[in-house]
Amino acid sequence: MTAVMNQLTEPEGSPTTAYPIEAIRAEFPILATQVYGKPLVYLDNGATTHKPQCVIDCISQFYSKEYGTVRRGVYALSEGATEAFQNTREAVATFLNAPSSDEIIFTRGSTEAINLVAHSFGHTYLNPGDEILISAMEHHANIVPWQQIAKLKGATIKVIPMDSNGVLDMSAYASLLSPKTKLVAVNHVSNALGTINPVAEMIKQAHAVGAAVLVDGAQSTPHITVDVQALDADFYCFSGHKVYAPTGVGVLFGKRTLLEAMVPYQTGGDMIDQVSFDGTTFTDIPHKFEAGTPAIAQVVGLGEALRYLTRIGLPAIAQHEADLLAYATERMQTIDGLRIIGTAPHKASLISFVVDGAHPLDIGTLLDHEGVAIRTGHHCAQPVMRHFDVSATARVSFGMYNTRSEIDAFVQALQKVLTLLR
Ligand code: C6P
Repeated sequence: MTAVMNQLTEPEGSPTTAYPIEAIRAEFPILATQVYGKPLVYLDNGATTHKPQCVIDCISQFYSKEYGTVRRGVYALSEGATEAFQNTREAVATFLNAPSSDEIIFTRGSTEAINLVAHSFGHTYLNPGDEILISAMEHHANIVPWQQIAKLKGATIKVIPMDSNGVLDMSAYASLLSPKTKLVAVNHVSNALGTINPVAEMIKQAHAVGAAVLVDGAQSTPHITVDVQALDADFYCFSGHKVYAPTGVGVLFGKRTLLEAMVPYQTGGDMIDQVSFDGTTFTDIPHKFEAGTPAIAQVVGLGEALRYLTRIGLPAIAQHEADLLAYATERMQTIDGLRIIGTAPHKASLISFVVDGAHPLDIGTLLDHEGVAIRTGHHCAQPVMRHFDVSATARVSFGMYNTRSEIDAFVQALQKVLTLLR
């Protein structure tokens, strides 16, 4: 792959011309890459997003001039790194509108955040006969940890069904909730369907029976302004690498009272108060849940990414992406034999699809040769595939830097690929 200027620009008359798309694209150096001699059209933002120059520079500067361990050193580099690390905790608290940065725990990603809650909430609060509700459209990361803890604690998993559009059945949800329900785990946005779930309403109903709610925000945080206080979420998690930040860092927000009562997840250095061979006491939140040396530079990079997102503004990004979703949906619907999987009225900028007579994997592989990067497979959501009676889908997912021209390039490439395959 060679880095040359990507010529894809916005067509005139686009409804989002006020959005600074050219400046945004210029901030992401990888978008100037060519793949097989074609301009890169990157439409796999649901899997991971690219990094703006300010994040790349921030990490480079941090490693070049500021790097040190956190919360352990008495020397200037360590104190500076500790301050930068803590600044990100504050930035995340602001990003989620959390009451306090003490309620922000750094994890490796959404997967680790959910495993943390499954382990620590599960060992603290679950008893035999208790129930955990998850939805039919969860990512495996929000299914398997619950199965594991349910097995250990003798709890039962109940599944909130969805309809043929990929919309959760809220009356079924209401009837599944009972005093036995201890926890509801649901994604804010489905990675396989794009559905935006009514999490505020779900939380309200769960609280009415005394259940706590974990919201998996892996696919929402790049697109939707999240306010954990307005939602009244007990736990909310997301992954740095999906919000234009580095890999290896994620976030768990948890309400103070729950986090303080919960047993630790991992144990070791930096999460203790006193250790002797007779036993150990643990330190306060958030450090109680952050054993070992954390991903320091990645956390610092996350802070920069959140500042960048905030500068552009999530409402403006959401509006731009809503236009891309509507435009792509309309264009894709003109393709003979193409079926969109996930047709909820409220969707984030993600489209799963299948095409008669063409396997998603072949579509993805051939699109790559046209410079178009999309995701194919079960998207770590095998129950969703089963629900729609497909083994896999192809998926395009848009980010803040995508354009209508890229959608045109994708649709044109898809038509070419389908001519070859059918
Ligand atoms: N989805 C995709 O859809 P990690 O890998 O920990 O950063 O995120 C896991 C995860 C959890 N919940 C949802 C809703 C997700 O979409 C994901 C990751 C990626 O392409 C990889 S399968």
